[in-house]
Amino acid sequence: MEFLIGRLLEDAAINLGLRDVVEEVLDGLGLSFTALTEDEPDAALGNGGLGRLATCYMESMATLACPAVGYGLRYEHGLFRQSFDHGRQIETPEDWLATEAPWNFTRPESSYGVGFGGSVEDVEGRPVWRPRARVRATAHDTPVVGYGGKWANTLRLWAAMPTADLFDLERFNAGDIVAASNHEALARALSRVLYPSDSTEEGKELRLSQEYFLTSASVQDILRRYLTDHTDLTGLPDRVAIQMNDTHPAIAGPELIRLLVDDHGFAFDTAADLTTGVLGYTNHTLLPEALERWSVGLMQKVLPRHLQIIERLDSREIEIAGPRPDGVGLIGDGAVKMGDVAFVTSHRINGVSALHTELVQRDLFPVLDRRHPGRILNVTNGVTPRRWLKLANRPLARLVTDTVGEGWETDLDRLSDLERHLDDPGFLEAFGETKHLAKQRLTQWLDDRFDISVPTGALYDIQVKRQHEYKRQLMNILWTIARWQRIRRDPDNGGQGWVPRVKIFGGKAAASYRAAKDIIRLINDVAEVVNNDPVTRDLLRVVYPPNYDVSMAEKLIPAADLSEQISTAGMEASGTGNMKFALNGALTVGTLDGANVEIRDHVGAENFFLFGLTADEVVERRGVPGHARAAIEDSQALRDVLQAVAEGTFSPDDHHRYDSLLDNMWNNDWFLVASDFDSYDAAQSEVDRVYRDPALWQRRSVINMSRMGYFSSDRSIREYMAKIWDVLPVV
Ligand code: 26W
Repeated sequence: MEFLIGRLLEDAAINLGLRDVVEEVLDGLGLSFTALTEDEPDAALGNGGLGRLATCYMESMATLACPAVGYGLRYEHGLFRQSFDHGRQIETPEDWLATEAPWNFTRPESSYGVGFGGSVEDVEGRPVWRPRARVRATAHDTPVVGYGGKWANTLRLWAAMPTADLFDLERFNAGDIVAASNHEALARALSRVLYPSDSTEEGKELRLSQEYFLTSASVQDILRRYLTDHTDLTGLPDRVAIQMNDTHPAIAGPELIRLLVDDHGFAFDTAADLTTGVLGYTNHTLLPEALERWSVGLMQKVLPRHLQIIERLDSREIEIAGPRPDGVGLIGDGAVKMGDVAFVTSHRINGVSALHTELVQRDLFPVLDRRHPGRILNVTNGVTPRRWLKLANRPLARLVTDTVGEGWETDLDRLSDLERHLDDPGFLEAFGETKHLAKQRLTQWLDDRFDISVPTGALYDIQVKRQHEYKRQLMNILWTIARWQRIRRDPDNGGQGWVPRVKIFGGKAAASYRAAKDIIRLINDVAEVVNNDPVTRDLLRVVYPPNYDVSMAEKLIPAADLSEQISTAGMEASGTGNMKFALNGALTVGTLDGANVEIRDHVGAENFFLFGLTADEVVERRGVPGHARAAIEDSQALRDVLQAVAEGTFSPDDHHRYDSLLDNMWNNDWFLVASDFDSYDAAQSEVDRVYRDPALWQRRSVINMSRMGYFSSDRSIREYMAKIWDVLPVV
């Protein structure tokens, strides 16, 4: 359902090996390549990590010549545009289609009818679905160029169209105008807006309809393509793999079974076996509110035939794996559990980091894991070094090529050769210069775009990600207040001076997510006070550029000294920003969560600022009554911070602005901000200590970067190809 594709001009030019040529030619024409690249819309067709990962994977599959089609929706409006009004997040419609999308190729020959609602009739003992409304899916293709340009794949985004051939003239004439024209309204809604909430669902019927629209059009397209080269569908699993990006397309199992049974006359069990051979399911979250469930009533209304198939799948699972404990099944508490549906219709289920996969096995699917041993495996996420190093950080990319030679772009393990230059002053000098250049580029851009001015001679401490309480942006801003208070109390820090820091935040909060929006406002309120404080302004700056997107990430990440990966352990499935920052030489302050665990293993514990409770300790701590109050009372620093917030220091015009946030801190604190605060504070002191020794900091920075080879999305895709899809490259 989501592809955060970012801008494509420079990415395609780099992958074709033409970027510098293009820039040269444009120079000759008096045009600026950079200005041109900034002209392309950065389509926000995703909420965050899941959609960006899908795009990195598309580029890696093209680079590895793994033939693939990425299927998504061509939303008229992607994730809203974020702006700030007195520090508060304002959402306005995203309008990437305001200008003609240059990379969009319509494919009118690839279009399919998709039905909704209605009922299932029994015709001579066979179930026949009579949809109430039908819309047409039309294909819009975008090329995804592999590095080296030997292969390109297709991103196929579906748009919904009401078309005359689906117009129910008979009904219209019968006066049932609404029924006859409701497919117009339905079509308009289906590909109109991306769901903004990356944890809970609003408008369930539309969301389910969008998911079915995407899935049905895609599965029909896959079958059509298969049947142009084959006649026998029993070979489908040998030729086709469908990877479901979380449960959003999880209706694919029932849909493929429906097509095989209802349209191609297969027996149910054969259809189910073929489907399982084709499908794989990637889980990206354990957040209960993000685990999709659709009420039986809603399923009955929108997809009556699929509900029948799901019920049949449920009883088949018992036939296959034997009796099972009560309360475990595809339908529970009057709702269809899409994770379970995805599980039983897939031959492989994977988590996205080693820790996450353990938790998927232990907490999400304990029963199904026992009943189908060996079906769950891990494929740790990765990021493409083309966009996230070669494109985003050209000076550093050039230094890498000068130092380890060509080829690292498609063999990222070659970064490890950098370690041989750890004692080479020339290399270290050049390495430090690339960081300085990245900071200069960022500060120039912040000044040009947002009229924000920040000093370059400071530690750039960056946390950019979707706003969510489990990511603990709150802990970060509370610590920032503590730092501000300490500087005011002791401006030269007992004679040793303070390490100057620029704290940069970025990320959107779902419009309905009040607690996250309060935190955004607190960050901006603190920035207002801190940045204007003559005592501290040269030692501490807080910056929150609005509307974080792929293009902004490409400018922030190379400039970072410190990467904030501070989620409550057990809650971040993987993270991918953590990999992009380390790949660009930032050091990480983080918890043992998601891929942080594996990054720390690769870069070495001594090169990682670890703090906080582990996933198991988090579960235990939550069981301690009054844990939040106890932790606050134990921490003088945190008490002083919360006191300042409560007194309206950052909201002089409204002392009660943060009452709800404070109440939650003292009496709930589900995400254990208070319990981890002192440990985070100690880690931040260690950060200062190391930063005071530039040679030591730089050594760790080079080591972090040189050991990130494993986290290339090429490695992830090679694992999907070998362990799930059984696919070989075509060249
Ligand atoms: C709108 C409904 C919805 C619900 C959940 C949209 C998107 C989701 C995703 C599951 C949330 C998400 O983006 N998960 C992130 O996936 C990344 C890629 O695997 C991981 O690196 C992040 O840890 C995970 O939070």
